[in-house]
Amino acid sequence: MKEQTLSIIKPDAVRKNVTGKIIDRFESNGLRVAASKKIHLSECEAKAFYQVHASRPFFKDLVQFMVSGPVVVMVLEGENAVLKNRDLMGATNPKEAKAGTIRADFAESIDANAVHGSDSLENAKNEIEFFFAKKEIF
Ligand code: IDP
Ligand code: MG
Repeated sequence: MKEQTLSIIKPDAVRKNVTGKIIDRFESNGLRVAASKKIHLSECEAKAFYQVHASRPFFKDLVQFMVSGPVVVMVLEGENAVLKNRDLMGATNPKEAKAGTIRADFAESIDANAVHGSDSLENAKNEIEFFFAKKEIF
């Protein structure tokens, strides 16, 4: 089924100047960039976006990391986009990520792990709405 999912290229990957290399992984594997923008999240926005993790011990570090520099937020579209994006990303901890995945190739640590991707179709809808108006998605 054709789906849309939210992808974020996190501040570490933007700092390393590998946004193009990461987007190529998506485009070379059947996903299309339907919307894209570079933004610098406020602390308030980062907290709201990661609200599900608010009670986790790593929440404060996660928010500080996400506001440490600009990010590229994208809507990716394609067949099974949610799962496909998660497969291309690799495991949360880059040390456990399979060879050839984005996190294995571009991430340094579980904190600075290069990309975010929605983990379900329902979350994808909410996360896309968080960043994009309907008229910004093509
Ligand atoms: P995901 O990004 O693979 O979906 P989540 O469990 O949703 O992983 O966690 C969100 C983000 O929080 C991760 O990408 C990572 O940056 C950070 N994170 C998750 N677990 C830990 C941890 O145990 N220590 C530090 N940071 C973590
Ligand atoms: Mg997640």
